[in-house]
Amino acid sequence: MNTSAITHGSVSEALDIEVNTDIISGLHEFFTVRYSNEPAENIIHLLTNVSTPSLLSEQIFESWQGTTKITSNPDGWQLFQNDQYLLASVPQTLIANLSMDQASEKAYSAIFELMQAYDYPFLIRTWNFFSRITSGGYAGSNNYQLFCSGRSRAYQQQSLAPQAYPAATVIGTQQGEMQIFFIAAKQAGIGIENSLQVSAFDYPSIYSQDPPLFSRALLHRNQSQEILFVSGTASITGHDTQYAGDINRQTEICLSNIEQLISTAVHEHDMTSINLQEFSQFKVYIKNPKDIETVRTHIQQLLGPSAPVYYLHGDMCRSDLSVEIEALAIIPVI
Ligand code: 3EB
Repeated sequence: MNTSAITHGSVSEALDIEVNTDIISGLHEFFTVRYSNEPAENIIHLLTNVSTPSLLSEQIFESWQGTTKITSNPDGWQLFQNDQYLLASVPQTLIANLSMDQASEKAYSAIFELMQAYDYPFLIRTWNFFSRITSGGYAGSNNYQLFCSGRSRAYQQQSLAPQAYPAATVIGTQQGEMQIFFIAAKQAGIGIENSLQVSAFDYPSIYSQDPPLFSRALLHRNQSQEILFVSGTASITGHDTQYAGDINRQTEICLSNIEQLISTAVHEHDMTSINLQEFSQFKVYIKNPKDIETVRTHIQQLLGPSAPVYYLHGDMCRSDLSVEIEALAIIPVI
């Protein structure tokens, strides 16, 4: 059995049964990310619970599967490893009671230390959630801008080999503590930028004092898969927000930005040709719950009615953005 692949799926409450079955047969281990504001009780292998609840009646669980066990280490990390990937969530205790920039600096420094200790030197995907994203803060910076400063300081201090920045999602929640989880890898990925957008790490300082350190997408290959992690993608061209207040036009720009990333990955980095319809998952974060039906109708027209799209309530890092879309493609390679 190939032990470097990961599979990813969205599962229902039936997860418990599936997990048990697979553990008994010894084939797979899971970790689960749950998207909900409800208390998380009796959920097996819950890596983390994120306070960006579903905007539809369905519950959203995301499961990552591999062939090795989930372990916990003395510092309180829940770890999921296989021959290629390390998935983990930053322990809450590590960052409790810190200011936003200190919390993100501490979280990212701890991530880099963990990656070194376990020998997965390449950070390829991060998810970051915290409340009051465009407010809070101090010294003229909001929480998102402070988050960027802390992340940037952690990068300046780390000693891992130079690498592409990870694909990333940063989304605001209505409640709850900061949540950061990530995937690191044994082998480097390829950072993909969007020629229609200024790279975030080159943004002018009007958006944040220290730049947002992420790649627009990251292409990662293992023995049996090509994986394209598409970062949270917004209605931005150049570095300017487009169509403030127009949710349909914003949704279109998000998807055309994602198409541009696919095109770059295929034409410049030799990725297997793929279209949006073949993606494994989209997560659509919507700032205002009243926009759900408008966005859903529009996305269904653009991607088809059966596309694996999940609609979540989440806030964006600029107050003129109303929607943001992240995406994941996992392509088996023969
Ligand atoms: C943007 O394009 C929208 O700071 O890591 C999207 C994804 C955004 C990740 C980050 C920010 C980040 O600038 C915001």
